[in-house]
Amino acid sequence: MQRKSIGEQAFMPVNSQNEEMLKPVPQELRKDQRAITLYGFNPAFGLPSPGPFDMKTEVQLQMMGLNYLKTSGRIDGAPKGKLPYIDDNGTVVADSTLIRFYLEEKYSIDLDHGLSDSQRATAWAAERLVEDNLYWAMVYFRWAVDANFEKGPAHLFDHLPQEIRDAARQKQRAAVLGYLQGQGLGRHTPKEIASIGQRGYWALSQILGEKRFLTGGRPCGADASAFAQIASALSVTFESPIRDAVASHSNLVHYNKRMMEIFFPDFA
Ligand SMILES: N[C@@H](CCC(=O)N[C@@H](CS)C(=O)NCC(=O)O)C(=O)O
Repeated sequence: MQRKSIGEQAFMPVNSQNEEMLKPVPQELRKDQRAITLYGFNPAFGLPSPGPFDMKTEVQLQMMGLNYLKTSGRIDGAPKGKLPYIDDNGTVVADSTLIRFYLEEKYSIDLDHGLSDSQRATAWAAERLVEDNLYWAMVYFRWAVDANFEKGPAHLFDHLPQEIRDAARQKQRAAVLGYLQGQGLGRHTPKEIASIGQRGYWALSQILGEKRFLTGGRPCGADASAFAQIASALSVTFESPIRDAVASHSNLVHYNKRMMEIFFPDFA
């Protein structure tokens, strides 16, 4: 089956001078497509979601021009114990990367259409950097630093009945600190984690350079991922060296604004 580009499918013709031209538009082809349900988190911390991975998937659904409905999911009901997952009319897929693979295959879309192998590889490496390394640095400063935990993650449990609320908070905090130990970053000092985060965001800033998006004038798959992690790191709710690291690169700050205006204008 012919794979279709997002340039042809989900965006109006690209004009790098005009951001309006990059807005996703509904596709004729997709009018009959029944909405996909995306299970993620409700907006929090000044962001469309406190979880960068469901933000990523939501951006990719928009890039693909697919109809979707976002609803709040529960991690204890999620197929892999994490959000996001989707239900595409009975087909349930968990994990943002596997969701992308599934959607690209099922709807014959290539989010990296038009890129050379070298650009695809750079995009993939950037995605792994932000998801498998910088994400954890962000998580550390949100969950391990008491003041940030109280301002942020603690509130994710506010809706629970009072008698179980605090126990649920502490249980999830202990779980996340355990993940950080397992992943390894949580074994370092805050200063060491900050130095790793600074190097990573420096690298991402170099990859972006003067371009509007990671690989050029229009977003590719990894832009959804990089944007979601950058936006999460920049959340005004938290003070952290990771936020400072991102904020020190003006191209990343402008990129965040550009992506937010296109995909989540209510949060721009
Ligand atoms: N590799 C997964 C990561 C998803 C993930 O880490 N989700 C977090 C929220 S950002 C989660 O659900 N954490 C709950 C937990 O692990 O207990 C993906 O790409 O979807």
